[in-house]
Amino acid sequence: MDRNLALEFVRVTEAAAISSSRLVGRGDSKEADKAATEFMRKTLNQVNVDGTIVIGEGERDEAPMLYIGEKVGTGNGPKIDIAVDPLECTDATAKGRDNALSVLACGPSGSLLHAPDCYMDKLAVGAECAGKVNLDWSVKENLEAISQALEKEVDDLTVMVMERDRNNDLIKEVRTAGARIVLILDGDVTGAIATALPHTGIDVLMGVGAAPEGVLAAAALKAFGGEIQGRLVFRKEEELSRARGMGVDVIEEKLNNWFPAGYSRKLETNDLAKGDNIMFAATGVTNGPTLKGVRFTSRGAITHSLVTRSKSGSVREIRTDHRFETDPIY
Ligand code: VTB
Repeated sequence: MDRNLALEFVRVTEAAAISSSRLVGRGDSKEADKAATEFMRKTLNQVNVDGTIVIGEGERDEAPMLYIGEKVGTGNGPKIDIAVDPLECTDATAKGRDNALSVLACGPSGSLLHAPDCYMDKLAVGAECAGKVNLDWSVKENLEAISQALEKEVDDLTVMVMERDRNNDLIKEVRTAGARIVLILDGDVTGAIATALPHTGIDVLMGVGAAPEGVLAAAALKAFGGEIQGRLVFRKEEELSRARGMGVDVIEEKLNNWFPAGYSRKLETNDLAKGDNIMFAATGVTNGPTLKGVRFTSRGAITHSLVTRSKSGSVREIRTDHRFETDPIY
């Protein structure tokens, strides 16, 4: 894959972010998602790749655009798999809350886990803690390992967790261990990336969020040298058999009351995003710990994006001043 593709993809997430950010705070998450999806598809189809959507807006019959299996790009170029979330955090956008992003990850065919639409228990850390944590350990053990790696007390660690009842036991365990917690209403892709950026103050992301977002986070963390471990967790038998159909090893055994149907074996970063040729692009829609949201100006808009390539380990932060008058896309 040509390294310039990464910069092509940031144009795609910028366009999706700008179009959906016009709907920030308007109370309509569906419209915001639709705007992002339309613009993402339009710009993606101008890129010289032979792309297939492997994580997208849903199955063909439930999503008119960017559905799983949809072919995107001009068709002239490398054969790649693409995972997208045109608007990660639709509700946050509708309510003008933090953490909304437009996101895209890609890699050679077969490199991205075709994660089913179910939940995933996640543990994400930055480079200093990579290889030193384990989802199979207790919360306390992981926090102690992180404390050692970062050379600071457990009490001084900050854990990001999604505020959901299903994460209540985890929250209790973190509190018992003594670490600090930042609860977020949405957006654990942003949360996972934040662990790799020391200025965010987030040391680790823990807890159950959506599975497709776990793959997107893995694609981003690769370039940083960070790590995410995840376990698919199933509410219904149907979710479990879907994962099994995708080649994931599953255990048909009740995990807890939230996930009575079972869980998968532990998945490592490389199971989620395989190999060393993964690219990731994200543009902020609303503000977050890693990226600023879109700001409109008298002549257009300013966006803030992140572009990474795992091959070189490059991480670019791109601030773009868009001028609508002269940019054909807008
Ligand atoms: C999770 C999380 C996402 O939505 O998918 C969440 O990973 C949905 O969880 O970052 P619930 O079903 O509990 O609402 C996000 O927060 C935004 O898409």
